[in-house]
Amino acid sequence: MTSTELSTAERIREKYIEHFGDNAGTENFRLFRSPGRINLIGEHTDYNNGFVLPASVDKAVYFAISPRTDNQVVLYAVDLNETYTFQVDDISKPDQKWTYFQLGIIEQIYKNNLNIGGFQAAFGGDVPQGAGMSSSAALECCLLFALNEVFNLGLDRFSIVKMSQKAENEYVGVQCGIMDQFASGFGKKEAVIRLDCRSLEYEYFPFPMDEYMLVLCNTLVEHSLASSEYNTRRLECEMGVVILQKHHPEIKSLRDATPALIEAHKDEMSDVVYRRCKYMTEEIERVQVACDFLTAGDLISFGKKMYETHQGLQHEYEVSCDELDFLVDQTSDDPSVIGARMMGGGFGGCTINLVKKDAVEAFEAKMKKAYDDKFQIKLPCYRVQITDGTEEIVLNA
Ligand code: GAF
Repeated sequence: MTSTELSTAERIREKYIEHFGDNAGTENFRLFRSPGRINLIGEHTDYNNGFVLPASVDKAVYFAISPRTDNQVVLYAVDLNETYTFQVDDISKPDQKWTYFQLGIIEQIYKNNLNIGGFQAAFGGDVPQGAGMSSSAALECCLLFALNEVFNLGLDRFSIVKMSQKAENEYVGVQCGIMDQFASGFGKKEAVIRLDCRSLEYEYFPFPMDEYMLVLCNTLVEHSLASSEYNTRRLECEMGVVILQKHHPEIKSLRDATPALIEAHKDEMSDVVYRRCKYMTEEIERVQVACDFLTAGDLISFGKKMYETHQGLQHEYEVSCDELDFLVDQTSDDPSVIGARMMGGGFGGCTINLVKKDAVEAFEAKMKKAYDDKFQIKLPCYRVQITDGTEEIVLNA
């Protein structure tokens, strides 16, 4: 663990003990960590059964947890300083929306005919909210991983990842793909994961960080449209599939199509559906090409693909926003940046930048000034390290 991870883990442990006091049950107490993620390339491809290239990073959610002898669940949200208490079998939706992730996980446990008893937990961490780094997937994976250990549910990592995604789809109501939960569950130090979102076959690619750093720039913009537009993009892709299926019934998702096929049926599609399908089929191919560059050690060509992704997301898939476009534009004539693009679902959140190590300070200073001048917003920048996925942590007393 990095020193920042260690101190965040210690903070959550301290908060747990402080909050639960005499009832802290420290003899049965355990601590778990689930990281947020970055995604190098392959955006919005997961729900089209395509490929993605995410990695888990050194910003994470931590759960300090112990079982109780009664049927109560006490959740203490450290960063909000709020508590929610309920009977373990009462998963009705309360007013506090922050509980939906945890309740969604408990619902999945029941749906899989598993059982848990009461427990108490303090949770929090340092994944920035609304930054497109998957704080919600980290929360879901962390709690389910923890409950699996504490109550011996016998789930493997694949089941944990899939049930976490379902909690988000079915309880929270966001029709997300599998990428975020998979990255949080299967992350590996210093490696990116090429995941086939159809078969869930995956391969780790070492990501060379000797010359370059991964820097995220957080627009601090969180558009309320994000989840409704996300669901709309899914529908638009499905509309494209329906058109293609008239000629090629074997096509089950855009993963099965190519850019050439989209061109061939362009006239049958509305302009919007055409552009969504064009971006999607190109992006799915781009991930494969980018992985070849990574294998060949050609980070410069890899970075060019990141710029191409941004162009597609901006003009064809239309999930970017002025602030993201501005930040990417700022890098275009900067020789210290070899790749940049918006990251995650879009409409706000972060850009991801591949920046020469010895120029990172100057890069951040330049970006902060430009962003402040343009939008009067102080730009947070994060230098991220690629770390292992969800795990139990044992701290020294
Ligand atoms: C969000 C979703 F949760 C992911 O499943 C993925 O679709 C991503 O947006 C876009 O690539 O993070």
